[in-house]
Amino acid sequence: MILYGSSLSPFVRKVLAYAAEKGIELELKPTGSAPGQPSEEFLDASPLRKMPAFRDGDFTLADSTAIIAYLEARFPEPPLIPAEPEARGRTVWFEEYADTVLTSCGAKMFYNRIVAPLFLGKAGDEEIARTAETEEMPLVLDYLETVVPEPGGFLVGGDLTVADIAISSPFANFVHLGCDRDRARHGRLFDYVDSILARPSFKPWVERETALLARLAA
Ligand SMILES: N[C@@H](CCC(=O)N[C@@H](CS)C(=O)NCC(=O)O)C(=O)O
Repeated sequence: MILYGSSLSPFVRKVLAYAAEKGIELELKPTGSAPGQPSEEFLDASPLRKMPAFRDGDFTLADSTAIIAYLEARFPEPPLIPAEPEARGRTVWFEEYADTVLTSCGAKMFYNRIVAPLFLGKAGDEEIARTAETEEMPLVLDYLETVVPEPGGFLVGGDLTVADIAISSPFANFVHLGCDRDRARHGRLFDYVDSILARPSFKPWVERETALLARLAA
């Protein structure tokens, strides 16, 4: 099975970490030969030209949430989307919070401070990034600070779920950005996220990304 994209995308990293937790083997393939030059096979799988896209033989799919839903149905064990109604609802809620609220705010920083200068060779808009970091992001994190578990715990029930993977993935981008951490305001959240990003399903991806960004910035 092929996953098209780069692990620098929080959506791609979410699927890669999910697959690693499940023991599912995915081949990660770039979306094309260079930014703005998508391959035919990627376009065939991604109608909106966004990453990640996915291929399993003749079957193609786009969108990280759709890809995970497919994989969860195809490989049910161990379950990472709970069956119990409240737990399932909460899991989808956290994935949605990550994919919309958290990621759209983070993208304003990541695009303008990393993607534009390092991948597209143009200056980002620092004002947009600064407003996202100092005015929008603290409020987005305030809610998460109220719901994260005790150290060693998980967001939904007693086991790891897609909720933990989805919420933690964008924080790897904040690590790359070197965002300040207000530990007085969000200390519990950062402890929780660090414990999830330290898992073997995330850690090697984040290390590879750090090395790539260091090479590009040199
Ligand atoms: N809802 C989609 C979002 C995918 C998405 O926005 N991917 C970004 C990268 S983080 C992308 O491909 N952007 C390129 C573009 O918008 O052209 C998912 O969950 O997969």
